Amino acid sequence: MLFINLILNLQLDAPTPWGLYFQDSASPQMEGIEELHNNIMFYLAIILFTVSWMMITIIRDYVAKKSPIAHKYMNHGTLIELIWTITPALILILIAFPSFKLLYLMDEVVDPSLVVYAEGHQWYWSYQYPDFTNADDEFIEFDSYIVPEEDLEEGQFRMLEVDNRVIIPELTHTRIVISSADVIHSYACPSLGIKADAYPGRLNQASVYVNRPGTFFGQCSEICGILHSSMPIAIQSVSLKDFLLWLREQMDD
Ligand SMILES: [Cu+2]
Repeated sequence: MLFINLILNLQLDAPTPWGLYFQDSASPQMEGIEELHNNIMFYLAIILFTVSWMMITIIRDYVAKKSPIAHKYMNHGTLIELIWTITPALILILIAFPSFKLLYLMDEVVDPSLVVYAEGHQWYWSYQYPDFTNADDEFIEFDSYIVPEEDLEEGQFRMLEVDNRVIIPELTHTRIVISSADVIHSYACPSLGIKADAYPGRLNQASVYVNRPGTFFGQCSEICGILHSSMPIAIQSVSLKDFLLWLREQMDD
């Protein structure tokens, strides 16, 4: 278990103490989000340094002592005004295009092979696999509760581990349908790049394509009551063969 914990920490599929950057991505969506973030940070760094350099040189060179009447009659400059209006507009367009592209790509659900229904409750998640039924013609469904701190085993994550993880096959287009039984919750998993509000009486959907095996942790992301922090999400991706074995187990229950 300790070894598994080490692997998980190496791959950053869960929050770490003082973790300031993203958890490692495990889906094309999250890769897109990281790329967009890095692009925007690039522009941000350039703008920060340019503006700082301008401010510092102005303060340094144009203090009252050095140039008491510097440019007293200069109250406009058409060229510089054009430059400082059009340049930011171009930068905003440069950010807007990849941003909208990603937004609509993430909304796209590509002909999913599997549907998982996740329902928020105060305060746990329940899951249903509507594609599969057991011998009694009932859907495969289970509740997923947090593992309380006193029951944690070595290597398990505090406030993140659940009793029943969601198992999905890797490299498979999966649709997660999200709703709620009571108040508004939010179904989120950073490594997979998904976050969708769970509204009572409404179905939201997220498209997931996990590109490697692993266990990915998330938390309810909409304040939903006193135990809001105690309804974590644990999604485990396994090979298709292991997924089928797991399904068989669930069908026998
Ligand atoms: Cu909640």
